[in-house]
Amino acid sequence: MKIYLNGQYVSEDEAKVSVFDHGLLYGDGVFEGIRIYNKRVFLIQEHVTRLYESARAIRLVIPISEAEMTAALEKTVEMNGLTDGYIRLVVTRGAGSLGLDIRRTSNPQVIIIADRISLYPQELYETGLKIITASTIRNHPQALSPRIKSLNYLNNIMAKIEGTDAGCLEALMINHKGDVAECTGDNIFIVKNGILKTPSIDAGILEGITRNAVIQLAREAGLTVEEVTLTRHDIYVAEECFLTGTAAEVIAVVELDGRKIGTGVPGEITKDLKHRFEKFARGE
Ligand code: PXG
Repeated sequence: MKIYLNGQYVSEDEAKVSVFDHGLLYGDGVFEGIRIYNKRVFLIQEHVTRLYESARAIRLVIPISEAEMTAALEKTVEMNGLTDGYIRLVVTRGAGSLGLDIRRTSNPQVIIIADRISLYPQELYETGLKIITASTIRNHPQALSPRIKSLNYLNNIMAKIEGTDAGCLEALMINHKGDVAECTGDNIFIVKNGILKTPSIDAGILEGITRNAVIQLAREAGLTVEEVTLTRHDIYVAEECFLTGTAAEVIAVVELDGRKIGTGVPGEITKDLKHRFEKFARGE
């Protein structure tokens, strides 16, 4: 596998960064997770835009242009001969002195890893996920905005641990106001009275690219979509619930905190949107 590292394509063994890199020392940097479907980098423009916005938000200047980044992503996929797969795009602050001062860092590292994807077990797409609510709340937007896809993912990791401890692959995160935010690596939707509902960006969530694609596909299918405040109560009494994300795509949720959602099996609207998303992703 060839890895893009600062303009060079190198082997896994050669792909190394400094132990003084602030990406390692402080989680100071940004990233994207992107899918490859049918040799195409899925929604490449949306991911590149979000990466540069995340970087701008943390005052990190990426040393190459958005057009150069787009070309580098495409070339990395081609060089590795990937048809379907997953890209991890990382930009670190670069190596510096032991201290937080970004003025004492240099050479942000631009890394593109393209590999085959490890999917959630197929069975879960048929039966749906069981999730729990984490006690760890989502970062307060005025502490570290969840809109930034930063290398500092401990907030999500702590919630994910609560999930896996409870035997669940995802966990629901509540925001600083006590409302539903998102899951640790996925956005959340419910269906209520036939209407699709999802928390709005001001709930303190990552503006998921899969989320935005599903909203658009749902509207094209004639569904009403509302970005609204949701509480856990809304999920408990929903007809259907599902998650969206680059890794999960569209996956049903059939239980929250031991309570069955709807009939306890993936709902019809969820299954239809999953199907529409798969067709869209494959360019059909
Ligand atoms: N919320 C959070 C907190 C995320 O990290 C999403 C929602 C979904 O966003 P997208 O744009 O993917 O629809 C994410 C995405 C990983 C990994 O390796 C994590 C994400 C995406 C891909 C891989 O853990 N997070």
